[in-house]
Amino acid sequence: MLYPQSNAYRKVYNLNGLWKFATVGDGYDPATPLQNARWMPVPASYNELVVEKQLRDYIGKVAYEREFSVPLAGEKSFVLRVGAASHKFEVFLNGVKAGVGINGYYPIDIPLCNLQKKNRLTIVVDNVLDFWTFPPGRIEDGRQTINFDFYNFTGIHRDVLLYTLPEKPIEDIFIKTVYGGDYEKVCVQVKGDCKNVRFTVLNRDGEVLLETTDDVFSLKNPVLWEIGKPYLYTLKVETDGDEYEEPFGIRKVSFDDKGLYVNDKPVYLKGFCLHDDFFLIGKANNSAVNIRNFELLKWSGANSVRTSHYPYSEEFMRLADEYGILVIDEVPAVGMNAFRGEGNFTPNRMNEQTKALHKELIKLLWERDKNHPSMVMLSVANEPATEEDAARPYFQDVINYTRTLCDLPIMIAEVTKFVQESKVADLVDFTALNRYYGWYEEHGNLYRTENMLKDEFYKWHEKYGKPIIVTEFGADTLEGVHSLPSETFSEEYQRDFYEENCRVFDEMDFVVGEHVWNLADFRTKQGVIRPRGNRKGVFTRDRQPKAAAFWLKERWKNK
Ligand code: GCB
Repeated sequence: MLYPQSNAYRKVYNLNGLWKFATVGDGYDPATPLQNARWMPVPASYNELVVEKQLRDYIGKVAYEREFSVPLAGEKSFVLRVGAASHKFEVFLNGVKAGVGINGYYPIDIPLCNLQKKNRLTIVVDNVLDFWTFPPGRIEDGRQTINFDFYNFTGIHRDVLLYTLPEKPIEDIFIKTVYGGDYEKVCVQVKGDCKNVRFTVLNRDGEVLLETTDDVFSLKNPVLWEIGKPYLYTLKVETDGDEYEEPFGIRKVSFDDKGLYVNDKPVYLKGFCLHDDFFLIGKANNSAVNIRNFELLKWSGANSVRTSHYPYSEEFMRLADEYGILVIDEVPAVGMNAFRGEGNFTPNRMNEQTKALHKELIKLLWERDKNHPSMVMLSVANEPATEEDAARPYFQDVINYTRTLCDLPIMIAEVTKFVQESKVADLVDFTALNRYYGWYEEHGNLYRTENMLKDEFYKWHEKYGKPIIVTEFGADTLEGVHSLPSETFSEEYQRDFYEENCRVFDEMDFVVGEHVWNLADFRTKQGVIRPRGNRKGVFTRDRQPKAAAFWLKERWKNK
């Protein structure tokens, strides 16, 4: 999937800004302009903007509407790109349905026919979650129940762009690089009814390195894309009647039972899980927040992130390429465990229909992110009930399918304990464990952490023989709260928690990564263990450091 781009053949119009907004019932007909509307920004969640509780917590459909005019003369076709709107949405042009979005974290392209001199665009967003959405949820007694630990933000969360395409457009470009010593083989697949396809490779300074019509070519002595030292080339594809420029990096990702390698060098993953979350804008993509996040990653010496628990924006992926940060890309399969004991993977709950959408979302993620050198691993779920027998055929199918798309390593972040027996652990390439010893278990007792970690981790490793990544560990911490000796919720306890956990990881050479939960505090639904959200951030929600941030920075400098 290509990101909209302006050039001699294509034009992009930005439709962000203030839109009309109203809650609407099922009987709403977009043929009539929105009544009783108020203004709402796009992109943004509306939940932290409004002052009415009812609207903040509203479950159902809302409509966004705006008018636009663009020059029509000579244009062949128009496409609407909705970057993301949570969770499902329908798009109407001048009251007529033009397309649907099936998930809240994915971009969609909708061809717009019959543009008029003046147009009314309506996007109806539905935030209801059920067993067949990702993430799953359920409606009980008329109320939405969610089984994930982040606020169910609603709105149009990423850019809305209108762009033009020429008559025979380049539909997609897949750049596969195969690094072998002092040369680089680049294979390019171009999708579309294209004639006379030409390729130009430019270096970072825009100098032409190579021009060819071959879709497989070599670059001599390439500069590799390395962690923290990223080098990006640009591939310009030209056809009779279209052109597109796509950045790419040259790097090799491999793995074995010892760990992950980038350009044949072993990598210890050090970094964070994140959330799309910030004051007022909720889950909206925001360039300022993105830059601050990447500056903090760089400052702390992190080399990697997991996009917990859903794909982040295209801009985020682009920045990961630019900063040289590795990404474990995760699909929004979070919360598939609400019925532990009763069964989650059952015909009336997460079933064949769920699985088909799960596979589709993996495919769409790969199609979107395949050219990003930063993408090094796929996480196909977070904490599903893998102890259920029925989880095995479900994930066997999901993982087999994923392997037909790409050769990157695959993981599932497991909350299932060793003794509960994951039924999928042998199917994945890394054992990925979310563990909170010293927090949810043995709260405040860090002297038990070593035993609990070692007892479990050795067993996983002995049985499955896969390298272990600790994909989550953390402790809620209120900034400014201090205690000596350390006590939970204080900045000192968070630092001690990381010190003790990391000390134990260092004693197990099969532990090949640690991802802190979480980069920053984030909003959740209200709850007795959530004082204004999840406070496990090493940074506050406004991205200022707690004491543990300085400790991690020191550790990662030498790791
Ligand atoms: C987890 C979840 C994450 C939560 C975290 C916590 O295991 O994967 O979504 O936010 O624990 O803080 O409880």
